[in-house]
Amino acid sequence: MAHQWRGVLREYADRLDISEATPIVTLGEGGTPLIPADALSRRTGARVWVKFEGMNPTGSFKDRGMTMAVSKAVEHGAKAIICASTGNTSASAAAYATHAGITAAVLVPEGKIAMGKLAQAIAHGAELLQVQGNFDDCLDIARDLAANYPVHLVNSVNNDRIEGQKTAAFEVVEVLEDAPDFHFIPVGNAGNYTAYHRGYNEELERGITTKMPRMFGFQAAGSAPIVVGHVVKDPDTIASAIRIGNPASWELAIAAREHSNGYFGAISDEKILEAHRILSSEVGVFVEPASAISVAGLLERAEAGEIPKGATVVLTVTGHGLKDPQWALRAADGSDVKPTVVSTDIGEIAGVLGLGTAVEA
Ligand code: AN7
Repeated sequence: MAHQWRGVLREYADRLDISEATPIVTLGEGGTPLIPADALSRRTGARVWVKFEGMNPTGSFKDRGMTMAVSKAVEHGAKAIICASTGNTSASAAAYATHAGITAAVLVPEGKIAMGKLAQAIAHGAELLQVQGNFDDCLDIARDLAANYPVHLVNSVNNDRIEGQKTAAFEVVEVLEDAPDFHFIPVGNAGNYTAYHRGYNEELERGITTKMPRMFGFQAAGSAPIVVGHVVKDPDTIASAIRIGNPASWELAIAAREHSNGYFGAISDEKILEAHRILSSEVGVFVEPASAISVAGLLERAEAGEIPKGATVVLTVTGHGLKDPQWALRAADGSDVKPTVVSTDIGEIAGVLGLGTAVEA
């Protein structure tokens, strides 16, 4: 019989704080592919792999943390969960809450989240409120509501989220049979950066791996509080998922960087979009702009001579390209891509495709 992946709580039950009493709320998250990226290996001289988290049930890594957070919320009797979100957390919270038969309330910055994510939250029946403020305002409000009303907070300030998300590091180690030398990852609230560090650290402590990967995190240049060292009041980037000016896991992330001899860098929107095109057109992996920052970060660090030849490098790409597909339809020069229109004439189509003349059957 075919083996079906059972979701991260069941697959890693011995590594998470769950028990017989925990009702497992799962949509089959995790078990995502680790894809060798030959085009990126050729460009950098490293051995590059892409952890494609867009393959999760709602199309982002958030599902790993949400299965844990919602399962624990239900275990503790919660009837409603709440989160602030730049989009993906709201899509995931909405899906897992409805699967569990509870209510999800989601607060998103008005007009600032990708259409696909908005559609997901609405399709799954969330109470979605567009707040006239940015993500950081939404998170402040969600925290206040959870502190004062009977509603359970599922942002990554909830440790259950980080716990679920650490399982991605376990999967990487299983495939590579050791930790990589470097791990590149997008940073918004820095929850996922913290989660991978924790997962790798646990593997090291168990004696499964021989090293701690250097954790390299990247923020968009207009939204890079950890890089500049202070809260960014009006964060701005086309990578809407990581338009965050006051990261929730800031201190944990600094500690993880120090422990792993890691790095935080900032990348321009232009370089994010260039990396987005390289990943989709040369590797065959379609991601949303925030995810492409891992690729942009690698190219930048390799260019700077910071990545030794032959080093093993894993890039987490966090969300699926179909959530925010408009960027694929923009050419490198910023103009709109206009697909060629043809008649139904075979000869004309063969000509346009440059197939030459028909061969005799
Ligand atoms: C695709 O959905 O914060 O550094 O509210 O959607 O753990 O915050 C999303 C974050 C990277 C950053 N890539 O992860 C939200 C939200 C994608 C994301 C991040 C997010 P963290």
